[in-house]
Amino acid sequence: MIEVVDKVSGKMPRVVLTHSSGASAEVYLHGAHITSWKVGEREMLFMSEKSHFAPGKPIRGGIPVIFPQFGAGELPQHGFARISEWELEGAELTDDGDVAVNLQLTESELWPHPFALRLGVLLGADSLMVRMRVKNTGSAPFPFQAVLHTYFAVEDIRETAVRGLTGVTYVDDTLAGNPREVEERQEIRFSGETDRIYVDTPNKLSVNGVTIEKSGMPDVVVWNPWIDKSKRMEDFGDDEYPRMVCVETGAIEPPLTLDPGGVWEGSTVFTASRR
Ligand code: TA6
Repeated sequence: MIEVVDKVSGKMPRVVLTHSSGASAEVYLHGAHITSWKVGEREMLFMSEKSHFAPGKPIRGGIPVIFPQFGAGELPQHGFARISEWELEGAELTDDGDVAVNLQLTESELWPHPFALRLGVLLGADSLMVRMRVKNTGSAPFPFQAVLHTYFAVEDIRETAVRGLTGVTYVDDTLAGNPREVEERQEIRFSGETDRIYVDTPNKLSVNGVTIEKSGMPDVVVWNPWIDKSKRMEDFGDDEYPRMVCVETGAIEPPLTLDPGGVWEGSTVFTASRR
């Protein structure tokens, strides 16, 4: 079922997707932001209890859509897509009973380049596929980065493992000079602030019981703010870091370039292990 819920008691408009299996997802038009993905009654994504839901501010948690800039730069932190109001392009039930919704963003006063950015969401019984599609609708090439900044809910960060990045080179953003290292561990575990961009990664990895399979998205970011950074984030609780980990998929390092009329697509499929 697809329900467009807008202007409910002053809340921001959102689309609620419900699968016949009982799975569900929730997507705000603000930022095309997925704030919930449930497999049955199990919430798979982390949302901060201190998140803003306000024009011009990013939502903290779920799956922020990062475009055209990752991190700091000329544009607002992590670009403008996550703080823009998107349009609902369409929604449908597919032949095999999955639920699909497409949202689109086609302009920003913050960026001189004409573009068409589409986010496609496909909800299955135990999977969620998210696809980004960028088209250069202008007459000049433009550089961009594109990331799904996914916040996974975990029971305890100290019991959490990310697998599938062994042997991959990463940029460590927690160390001065952002050195490049090679990941030697079979399992990435957490005992402090972790902020790493893994470059040119395998297309299949996992975090706890969730399998991540991606296409067109060469890079992966693994992030947990831990104690001190949590305290510096006003839209994130000081005690929330043990219940989340970001495993982000996208194109970051180096930025991509899209020629006039060119199209880039990247997608990630999250599949929850059956409990
Ligand atoms: O993806 C990791 C990261 O770039 C971290 O450095 C941290 O800044 C995080 O994103 C959250 O950024 P935000 O702008 O959403 O607070």
